[in-house]
Amino acid sequence: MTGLQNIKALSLFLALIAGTARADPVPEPAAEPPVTIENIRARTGTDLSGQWRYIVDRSRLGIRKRGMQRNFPQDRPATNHPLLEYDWDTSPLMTVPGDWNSQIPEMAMYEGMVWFRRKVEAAPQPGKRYVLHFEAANYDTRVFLNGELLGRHRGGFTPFEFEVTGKLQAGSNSLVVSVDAAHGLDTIPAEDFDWQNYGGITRPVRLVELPATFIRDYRIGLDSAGRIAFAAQLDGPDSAGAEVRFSLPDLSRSWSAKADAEGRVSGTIPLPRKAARWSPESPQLYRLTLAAGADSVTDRIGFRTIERRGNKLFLNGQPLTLLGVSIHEEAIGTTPTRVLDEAAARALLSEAKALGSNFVRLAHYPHTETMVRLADEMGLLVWSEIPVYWDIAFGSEATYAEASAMLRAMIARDMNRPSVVIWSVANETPINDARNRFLQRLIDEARAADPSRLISAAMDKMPEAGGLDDGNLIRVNDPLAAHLDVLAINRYDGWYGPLTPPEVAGVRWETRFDKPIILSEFGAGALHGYRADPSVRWSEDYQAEIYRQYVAMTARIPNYAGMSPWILKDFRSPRRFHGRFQGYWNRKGLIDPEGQRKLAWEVLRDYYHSARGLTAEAGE
Ligand code: GCB
Repeated sequence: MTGLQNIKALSLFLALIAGTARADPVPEPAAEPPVTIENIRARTGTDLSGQWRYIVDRSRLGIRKRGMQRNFPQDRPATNHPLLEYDWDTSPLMTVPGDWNSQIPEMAMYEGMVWFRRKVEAAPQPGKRYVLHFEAANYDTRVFLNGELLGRHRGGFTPFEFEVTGKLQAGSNSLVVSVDAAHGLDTIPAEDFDWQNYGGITRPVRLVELPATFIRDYRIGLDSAGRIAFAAQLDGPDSAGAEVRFSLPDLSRSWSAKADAEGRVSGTIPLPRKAARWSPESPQLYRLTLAAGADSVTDRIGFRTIERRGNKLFLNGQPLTLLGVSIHEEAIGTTPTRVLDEAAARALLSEAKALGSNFVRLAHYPHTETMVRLADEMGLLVWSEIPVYWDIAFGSEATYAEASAMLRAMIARDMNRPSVVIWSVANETPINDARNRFLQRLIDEARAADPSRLISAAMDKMPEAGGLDDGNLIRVNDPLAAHLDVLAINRYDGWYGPLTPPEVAGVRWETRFDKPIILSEFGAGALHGYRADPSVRWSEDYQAEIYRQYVAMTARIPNYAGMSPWILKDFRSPRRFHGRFQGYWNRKGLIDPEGQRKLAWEVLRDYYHSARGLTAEAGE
């Protein structure tokens, strides 16, 4: 041993006996490709929803190699160590998909690591492939099958999957998942954000069975010339040269294409004459079937175009004003959950429809696919966003890679949803060089991944404007605006700023950009049932007055193209401390946690109904 080696060995020994050495972490494989198999819900498989065992691991012992008695990934510890301090079979149960905050009272504000285990019975067939698919887990997830680490995924709202062909055993398998909900400087969002950090396996998990060669990805929609553009990607040994058959049975139309050497097909065909365009007024969907070799998959798609021409928006060539509302992924109810089943998602979107909305801003992260598919069905245009929120580590390449993976996963998942018209790359980020570069790269990536939709980001800080002291002038001059299609502005005049509600409508706007502007947020907190003079904060009357003022202000906004006020429902937020009015709820909802409507709801309903020419009942 050299002197240096001696010193190293000695210090390691000292550190070990002092208990301070970080044991080797479990080796981490490269991140999984962010883009998952298209329309996985339509595939044959086993739903792994139900009761899973769990262990709360506050000190993250389970990801340290040392201390085999705490080697959670193993179904049964591989040692007879006398100090075995875990036993999966007697650990408590939690429902998956689910968040721990709403299920386990003492974990209401827990933000750390939890381990989950579920036994999975399987009978793998030769010649078939198997994929474990997670629709989402928040935030840092490691997945182990029969003690082996399959991989890791970071990000709370995007899907990920691992192929387990050859790893899945006949009979019982042990699936162990660790989920760490902690946020820090390197996560997206970082530490400070205004919503409940629901931890856990928050969306469904499935074990999917596929033929050896299968349709991994497909995209279909209208191109700018009004033709059907299609593309598909096969995966497996028989991909090259395979025939891919497309069919739209409701339109009596089918066609096929031969895959190239990489298993890809693409092309265009005319849109059948009898096909109707998808729109909020008439959300027409058509069945689609794709088949190749032994594989086939079905979907429901719609045909529409979305464009910006100068400072105006057009849907199917018709002028469009986006009249909607912002929504968090949180169910209506006194103890809300992150998990939205179809009924819970429908309840939220039905409230948006009742307002007369044609649009929803799904804030501040990609919502469950259930929401987006329902928006397709119910006729609501969708803004979908990644959680690049407030200040994050804009200078870090690793953080950029994580944001980029979220963006690509979001776009890939919902590529075939006609409701989605806007991809948003951020919300209320501080203007500086690192942020400008970071967001410009994301915008370029989003455009390259999907040239058929509009790109936006919600902005709030307005440099050079002199703020509202400058004669109540809002100048839309964030340099990011040069790169976006839709300029989305969040304003809280009359709530956070110096103005009183009656002054709000008089605010003036100015911009040098010839682009559509939407008010992506405005609002005020109100406790349902608290009635007072409109000058009294936290009253329904104050909130209603703010809504009246903003509706009047729209006449002064250049290139006004719509709004999505903040927010449909009061939502959980640990940074809302006011004892009387908040109690850890953000009270800017138009409805309260149980769904009771506040006065401002009616103000917005009247505006949307008259702007869209709806009768009172039409939106209900
Ligand atoms: C904002 C944020 C939103 C907050 C809201 C508020 O500007 O975009 O996430 O919840 O303000 O209530 O302050």
